Amino acid sequence: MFKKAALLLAPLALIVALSVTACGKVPGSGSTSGGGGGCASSQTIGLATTDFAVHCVTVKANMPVTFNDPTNGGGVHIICIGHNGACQAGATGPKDLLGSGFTIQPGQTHQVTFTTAGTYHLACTVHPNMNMTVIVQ
Ligand SMILES: [Cu+2]
Repeated sequence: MFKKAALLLAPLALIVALSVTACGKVPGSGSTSGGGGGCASSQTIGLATTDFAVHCVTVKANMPVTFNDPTNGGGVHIICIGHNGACQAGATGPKDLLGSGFTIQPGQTHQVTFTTAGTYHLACTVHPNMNMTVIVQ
C-alpha cells in the first residue's frame, strides 16, 4: 500500500519540480498579479561560487539591481546578457551587461539599472551552465 502511494507521488513531485524550473521560459507579458510569471520580486541577485543564487527575479525599472555574493566560495563571474556562457551580440540593456559584460570578484557587489521593461537573460562567460532570467517591470 505504501509502495503504491510512493509510485503515485513520484510523478507528481516531478511535475512540481518542472513547473518551478520552468520559470523564465514563459514570462508572460501580461503578468499575473505582479508575480512576474512566478519570479520573486527582488532588487538583489545573489551569486554563489559557480551559479546565480536565483534563476529568475522580477525587478523594477529605473531602480538599481545589486549583484552580490556574500556566500561566494571563490568564484569570479563575468556576467552579461546572453545564454550558456556566450554574450549576445547586439543585445540591449544596462551598459555593464552588454558586450563582454562585467567582472565581479568574490565578496564584491555591483549595481546595474535596467531602464526598459522586458525580459533579459543573463549568462556568465566563466560558467556556461550559469543562466538566469530578469523580468523588468
Ligand atoms: Cu560565473
